[in-house]
Order: sequence, then structure tokens, then C-alpha cells
Amino acid sequence: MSDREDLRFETKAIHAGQEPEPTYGAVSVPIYQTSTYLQDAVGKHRGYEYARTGNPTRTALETALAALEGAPHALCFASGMAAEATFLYLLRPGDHVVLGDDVYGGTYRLLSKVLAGWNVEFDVVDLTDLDATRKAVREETRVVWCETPTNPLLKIVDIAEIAAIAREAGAWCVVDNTFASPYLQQPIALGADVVVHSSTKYLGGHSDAVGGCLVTTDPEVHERLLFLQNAAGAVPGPMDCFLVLRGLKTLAVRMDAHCRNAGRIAEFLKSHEKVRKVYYPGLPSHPGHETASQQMMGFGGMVSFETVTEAIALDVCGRTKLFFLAESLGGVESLIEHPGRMTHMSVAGSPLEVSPALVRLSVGIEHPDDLMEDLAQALG
Ligand code: P1T
Repeated sequence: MSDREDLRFETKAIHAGQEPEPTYGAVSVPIYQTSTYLQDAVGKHRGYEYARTGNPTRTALETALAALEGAPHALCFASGMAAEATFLYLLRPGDHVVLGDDVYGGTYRLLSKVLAGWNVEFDVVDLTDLDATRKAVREETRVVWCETPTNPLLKIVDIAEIAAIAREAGAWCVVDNTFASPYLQQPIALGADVVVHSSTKYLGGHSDAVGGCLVTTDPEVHERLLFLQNAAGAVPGPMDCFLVLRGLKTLAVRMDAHCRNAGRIAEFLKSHEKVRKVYYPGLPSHPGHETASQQMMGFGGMVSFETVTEAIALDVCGRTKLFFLAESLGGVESLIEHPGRMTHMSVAGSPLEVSPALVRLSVGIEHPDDLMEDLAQALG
């Protein structure tokens, strides 16, 4: 039943890979807290040998994630960065990456500080500019790496267009789907080859687990990543897999609430005198609004805004009470942060540097009136 492809998203989120456990009938997938498995004879095991190589809780999560992204394969990792790093192990010296110009600071750091040492080159490009993207792709390009909506400026990249450019160049189109989640956006159906997630965020949804995943369509790429998952070993523990799996069950209802609340807050901020600019793809004035309306089922729970001065931005971050001042996003509780000094500090001085007056909100699922009152008092 769990692998039925005709089931709708909400049903798959609860059933895909999540059969009742056969011994006692537990309806919740158990946390297989073990590092190794009994073998009945040398080389004769019951499906699992060693927990870096495989764990049934992890298998359940991988099956569920593949089903939700509409792909045949998914592999889980210890964090979003572990997933990204494992994917990038596929590259060789001399290979080239086209990287979106507004991505998570850690992704930029991985390419600029780690991969650069392996002689993997990259160019930072505004992927909303398709001509610029076509020009940036060259013979050695193996990957076009795109985030959409982007972190932290919520730019919208047209996945189908970027996937077509990558395909023509013989490169993989990788989409970081962390901000949208598979409920709002299905990159594989739009032509992406690989989807990456920080499952620390909306997939887990409760700010209590760290994880990442890679979703793929090509069986050969999957085989190579499966080998690397074990060989490099950046695997998640069973408890974190359980927590993300539990989070998936409510992803649809949570995302609906995140979208609703974020839309209200974006409207509220738009008319505030201390706010110079609001970044939210749900606003008709957002340059990516039309593309977002087509490729997303909702506009997501992230809102960024630029205040009139840096001092106001720092002040607001310190004055909210319901919005916790913290890095990360995608949990049920609202968070506020200052990208320039927090999540995107590692891009200072690079083409990805963000305005010091920028504030980023991860809008939770509290009552929207409480959230707006909190922001109103913090903005003063
Ligand atoms: O934190 P980790 O699980 O390793 O995921 C990295 C990552 C990858 N991709 C995107 C789009 C992300 O936003 C992140 C992590 N981001 C934050 C911690 C943040 O506050 O933006």
C-alpha cells in the first residue's frame, strides 16, 4: 500500500515507506537504535549489516521522501550540508559549477572554501537572468545549482528553464527545495535532475532535528550517491530520521498555515514606515510572482525585509518576543534573524553579500494576529 503512486500528497506523507511494523504492529515506524545487525551465518543477513550502510528508520524516511518529491530515489544525510557535500564528491578537478547568486551562505562556503581546493571552479550567476545563465555555462560545467525561493532574498528561479539550459549543456540541474518543500514545489516534475533539502527545516518542521537529503531520478547517479553515502559516511542517526518522518506527516497542513501567516505578515510589513522593501513572492509586486504562481502551490513561509537603517534591523531582531532570534527556519515557531551577521556572514565581501539592513523571518504557525502585534511592537 505504501508505494502506491496514485495516492495524493497528504496520504503519501503518512503512508509512503511507513507500513506497520511486522512483529508487534506498531503503526509508527520504530527508531532502530542499533549500530549493527545479527548475521545468521557469514554473509547471510536479514537486509541490514551495519548502520552506516543502512537502517530501517532511515529506509522508511528515504522511501517517503522519494514518494513526496515524485522521484524513484532518495538518500538521507546527517545535515543539509552533508547532503550537498556528498553530492559534490561526484565532481572532478577541472569541473565547473554555475551557482545561483543568492543561496544559503553555507553552500557558497562549501564551493568557495572546500571545493576550490580540489580545483572545482564555479561562477555566481543571477539565475533569474536566463541569458546570463546560458552564457555562464561552458564545456566543463557539470552542475547548475539553484535555490528557489532563494535564501535570504526569496528570488524565484524558473526551474523548467534552468533545467532545460542545464540539460542542453550536459550538466545536472540541482534544485535546493528547502524553502518550498515538496508540498509547494516539485522540481523533478519540472525537469530537475537532483533535489537537495535541509530536512532540518520544513520537512522536520519542529526545530528538533538536523538532516539532509538528495533526491534523484537517474539510477546511475543514485548508485554513485548510495556508494558515497556509505563510503563517506555522513549519515543521520535513527532518532533524527524518526523525527523528520514524523514531521512529514503534517507537512501539508503546516505549509498551508505557514503560507497563510507569511502572506498576512508580508502585507503588514509593506505598509510600515520603517520598512523600505519587503521580499515575499506572494506579493504581486515581487518580480518572480508570476513564475512562483505557476511553479509553486503557495508562496511559502519565509519573508525578508529591508529596514530604513541597519540600526533598525538590529533593533527589531533584538526586540521581538514571539519571533525567537535564532538561525534556521521552517519550524512551527517563528524565528527572526539578521542574515548579514548570522546565516550569511560567510558571504561577506562576496557577490552574495546581503544588505546590513536586511531582516529575515521564518513565519511560524502561531496565530497571525499575535505575530503581527509582536512585529509592530518591535518595529516601534
Ligand atoms: O543546516 P543544514 O541542515 O546543514 O542545511 C544547510 C542548508 C541548505 N540549504 C538551505 C536553503 C538552507 O537554508 C540551509 C541551512 N540554512 C540555515 C541554517 C539558515 O538559517 O538559513
